[in-house]
Amino acid sequence: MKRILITGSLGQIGSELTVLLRSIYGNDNVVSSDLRKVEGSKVIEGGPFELINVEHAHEIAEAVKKYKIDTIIHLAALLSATGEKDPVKAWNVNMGGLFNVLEVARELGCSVFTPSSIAAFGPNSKKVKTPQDDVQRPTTMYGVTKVSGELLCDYYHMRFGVDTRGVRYPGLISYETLPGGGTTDYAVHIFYEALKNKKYDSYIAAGTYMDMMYMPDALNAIVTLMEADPSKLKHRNAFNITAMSFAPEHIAAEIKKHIPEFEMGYDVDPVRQAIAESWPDSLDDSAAREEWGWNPKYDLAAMTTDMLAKLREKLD
Ligand code: NAD
Ligand code: AKB
Repeated sequence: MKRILITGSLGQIGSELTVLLRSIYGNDNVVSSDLRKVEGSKVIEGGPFELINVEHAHEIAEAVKKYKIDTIIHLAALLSATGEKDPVKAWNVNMGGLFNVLEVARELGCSVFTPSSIAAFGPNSKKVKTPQDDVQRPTTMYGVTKVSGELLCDYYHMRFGVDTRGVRYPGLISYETLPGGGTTDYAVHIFYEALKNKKYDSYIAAGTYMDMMYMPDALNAIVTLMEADPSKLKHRNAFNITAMSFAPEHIAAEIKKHIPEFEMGYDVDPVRQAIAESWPDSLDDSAAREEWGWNPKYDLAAMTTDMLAKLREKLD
């Protein structure tokens, strides 16, 4: 049975991943951690929780020893839009945190899962169906930390034999916890505003395609890749994965099928628009499909139906 430590576990992914992993591996075998505490959080109340700042390596090491951890799922990071507001902090948290996690893993014999992002690609990458192995010259600090992180994870595997694994996530859509300051957040906010006010002004312009994924598929990717046979993994740390590619007008049209009064306007934010334009329109995820059986369940229509139903329950 794995004994898992999750960093950044109160965020958009961690708040749902912690609950899922506890249901699979047992509450006491999944230790959640974050910089901060949130009163009434399922993550804190459902099992062990530690305050860990990933910039402090000793805090990670102490938790690994205390709970006899063998797997670290490293989620603590600053996302793209937040990263552009404070690039120095983004570098320190994203690179310093990952370096500390990898060093602790090397010293104490843990495996590591950490997500990269579509942000690891840039304007020189192939725009449509971006291949698994392509030019990576991102133009955001977030993207710079993601491509550097992919390389660092490869290095720790090749040089020290640390079992490192990861995926390049697209924008994630979920109803449990709001996203933490990314460029793709519009695709979550639109659901809240559609249900509350029947209108939404998108900060991303019409015609701007980005890859997206519903959270159940994103969580399933972590569990499946963590359990995958390592001898089959050629691309350990940065598997392209995707579930759908759309522009703002497409998600608006899908929501309108359920809420006919819904109206979408545009109030484009130049910073996030420039970031979106620097990223791929869509990824080629065939390596993940071949090497560990990646196969998402939710397309735009299925995600929209489920998201509206779950969010309605939550907001009622
Ligand atoms: P999030 O912003 O929702 O959560 C990040 C968490 O990290 C927060 O709870 C925050 O308190 C914590 N944190 C920040 N600095 C910390 C520090 N110094 N020490 C400890 N904790 C700290 O992020 P998320 O969406 O859950 O993303 C998790 C990972 O997945 C990140 O690496 C992110 O780049 C990656 N990813 C996310 C998406 C997405 O759409 N959500 C897409 C691609 C990749
Ligand atoms: C962001 O928009 O920053 C994230 C991501 C795609 O990495 N959602």
